[in-house]
Amino acid sequence: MSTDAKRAPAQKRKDNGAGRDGPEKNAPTGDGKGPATVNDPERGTVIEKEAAPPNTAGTTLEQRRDLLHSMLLQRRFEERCAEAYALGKIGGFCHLYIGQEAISTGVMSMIRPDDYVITAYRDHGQALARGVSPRSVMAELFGRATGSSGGKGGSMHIFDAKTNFLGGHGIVGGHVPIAAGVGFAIKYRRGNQVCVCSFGEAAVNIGAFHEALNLASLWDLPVIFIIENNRYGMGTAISRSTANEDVLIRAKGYRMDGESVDGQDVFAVRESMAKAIERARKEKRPTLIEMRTYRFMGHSMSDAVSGTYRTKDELEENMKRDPILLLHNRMFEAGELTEGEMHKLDDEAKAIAQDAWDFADSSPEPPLEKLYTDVYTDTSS
Ligand SMILES: Cc1ncc(C[n+]2csc(CCOP(=O)(O)OP(=O)(O)O)c2C)c(N)n1
Ligand SMILES: [Mg+2]
Repeated sequence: MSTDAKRAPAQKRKDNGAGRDGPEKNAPTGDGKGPATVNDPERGTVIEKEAAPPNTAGTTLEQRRDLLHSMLLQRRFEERCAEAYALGKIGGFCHLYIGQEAISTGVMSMIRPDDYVITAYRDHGQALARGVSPRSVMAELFGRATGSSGGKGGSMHIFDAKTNFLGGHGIVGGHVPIAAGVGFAIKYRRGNQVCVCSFGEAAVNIGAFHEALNLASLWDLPVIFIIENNRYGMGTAISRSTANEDVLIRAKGYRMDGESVDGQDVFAVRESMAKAIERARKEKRPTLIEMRTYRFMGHSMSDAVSGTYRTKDELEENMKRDPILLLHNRMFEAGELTEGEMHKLDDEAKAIAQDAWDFADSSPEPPLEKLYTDVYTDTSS
């Protein structure tokens, strides 16, 4: 793995949505926990913004290796998805998460098994990070009966009740009100779980997003809304679709706390989650977090990687902040990881992806008589 990221220049937000000063360059001030608040007259001081760059505090070496392993698994798994798609083994839509793995990894590493997760169609990495079996994810992609949704959902509809993974949803923003509903159910049952709901930045212009945030705040629901801001909705840059590119400002409209963090830095993701989880469990309040990231592949498998709506130079610049590379470099420089250990972790990830492929490829297709099973619920009785 190249170490170019070490030399990557600090990026200004305008130039690089995922960019921030390199890790550890600016040590956190004070106790390292308190994010700076912005005294912007228009926005007030409610929204915490641009938290101090986080360090690795709070993680053990074993946890850091697990974080690296989780990201590597998602990357290697999805590289095989691209291959399987090209071979015609995966049909329909297929949206890869490559480049955004620090978000799924950081988020899932902070929540409990009894918490709930709901996401959009770019869901393979989220599912794997949550602990959904790689075999059942790959089999779902292959449209096989052993898949997480019986082979009838496909790439966009991974669902796994065992891990409280509530999808995989194809309609932009359509699942955000469902997250509010889950939050309401938690509150109604007097539970102290949280519901984590992630979506792309284009979803903040959808009406359902606003309805959900309004109710979540009004009813004090324990939902953590995460905007994975990769700066594009299909081939449309955020500057061409969104009147106010500061998507986090949406939080203020609903009297909600939130912050904007570097989504390429798994530790920044974890720190923001720690605050949001505490707020949800103790204060029963929702949070909106913007995680700035970048996708390294096309919008979906049928989309060009670059050269149409974004330049190759832009892509390459952003790939210097590959989340796996950043964590690798940080651990390598701290003497916590040798190249040999990195290769071992990588080989393990590749072996799991191969096993998932073999399992999916040898699984049967769903039988015809299951065509209507799990499609509608019978509410007549
Ligand atoms: C309501 C609705 N409108 C349009 C589409 C078509 N569509 C699919 S993905 C997408 C872009 C969404 O971008 P974003 O929310 O930023 O997520 P990303 O793909 O970047 O992860 C659009 C417009 C859709 N699926 N649903
Ligand atoms: Mg997007």
